Amino acid sequence: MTPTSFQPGISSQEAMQLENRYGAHNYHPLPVVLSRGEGVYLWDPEGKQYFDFLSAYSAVNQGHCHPHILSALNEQAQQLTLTSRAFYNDVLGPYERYITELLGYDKVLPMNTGVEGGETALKLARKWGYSVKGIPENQAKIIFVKGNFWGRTLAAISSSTDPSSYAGFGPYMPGYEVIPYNDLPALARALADPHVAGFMVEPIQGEAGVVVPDEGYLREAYALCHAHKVLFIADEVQTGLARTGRMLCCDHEDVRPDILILGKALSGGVLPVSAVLCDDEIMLTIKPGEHGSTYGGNPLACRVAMAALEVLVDEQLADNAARLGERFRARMRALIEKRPDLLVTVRGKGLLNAVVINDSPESDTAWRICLQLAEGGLLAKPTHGNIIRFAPPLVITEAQLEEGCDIIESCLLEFPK
Ligand code: IF1
Repeated sequence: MTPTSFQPGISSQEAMQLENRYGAHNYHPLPVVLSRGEGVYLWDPEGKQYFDFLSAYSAVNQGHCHPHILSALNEQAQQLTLTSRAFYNDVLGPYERYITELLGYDKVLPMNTGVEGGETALKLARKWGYSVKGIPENQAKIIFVKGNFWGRTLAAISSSTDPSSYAGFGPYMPGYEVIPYNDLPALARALADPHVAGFMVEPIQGEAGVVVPDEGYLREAYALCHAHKVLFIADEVQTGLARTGRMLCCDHEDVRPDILILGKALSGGVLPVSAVLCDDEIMLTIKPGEHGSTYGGNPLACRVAMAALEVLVDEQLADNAARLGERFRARMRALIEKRPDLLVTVRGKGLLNAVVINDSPESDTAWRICLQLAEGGLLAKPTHGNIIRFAPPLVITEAQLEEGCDIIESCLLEFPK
């Protein structure tokens, strides 16, 4: 059969029909179709404008279609896009030097998606466990925390405590132990096992609902890991790259992860780029031919990633996130006081925030609020039935943030309980 070629300019209705008819039903999107993005704004095919307060789950920290990133993409795309790692290329080395100097590590292992970054980090931790720590072969353990989310592969869902992530996909990866988040005595107990190679944790839990641990948790957890010769692995795929008001969320507590995982905004939402950074003692435990990926470290991704990182630094997006995040939470706290029947609290750091709705996680209240917000011209998505994440691109101006808060305020003030 001759496939129907792409026709630009289809309507929202047609776009939704095509996705439902021909696409897997592995998502339940809000009934909003997007066809253009610029900065903090998105437009649907009919021209309705929205504030983007999701940022593709923090992949678009630099704003949609950032010109500096696109020009790097367009320039490299005319030159060379993929060589595979069977050969060297003239972009990967400069990128590796740039990102390791910027973030202060000996080396980087380039991958594509965030979950590949997580998988790579766990392979490094296990390899280090066997070849440096001396854990008996195939006995290495990794500690995770309840509420973790690091992707959708079988290894990733094996550590999940959310049935919607793991149910029906067993059997699961062995060598895992899951302890409560933000619980140092539980971590100390788990670390007593000499077979533990690593502790993998999000500095703030994104999917769990922007769960911020107690001040000092990361610092103490890091100290406990080092007291037990266990690698502290920070999953900064969502919290990293200026989102929480510092270049890395671990920077808030001066913690330097032994293994750092980045993704999402590493490409500014242009194409999948992830990276694992660590020092030689860990990184060089993986020998040539023991790990890789077809697209990992491709020249196009490297150019895009360098440009995406340059935007974060040159436009001081971490400072902007810190300053405007304070303003956002102040606006939400004032709103909560007016609607304590509907709203419970606001929490987060920088421009990674969430508002907790006064209803059960099984309710659809957060969903209905997000539908109302979309009507009002602001896009956000619930994470769990009673939590709405608000995470605009970090390029947002004060005026745009106030306008976005006005939309949230008018929606929530009149929302029927
Ligand atoms: C979906 C969630 C967010 C992540 C952290 C690794 C990854 C993610 C902390 C894997 C990915 C994405 C996945 C996407 C929606 C989104 C998400 F709701 F699923 F959980 F952000 F909270 N570490 N998160 O948040 O990165 O392989 O996707 O590039 O699966 O629906 P990835």
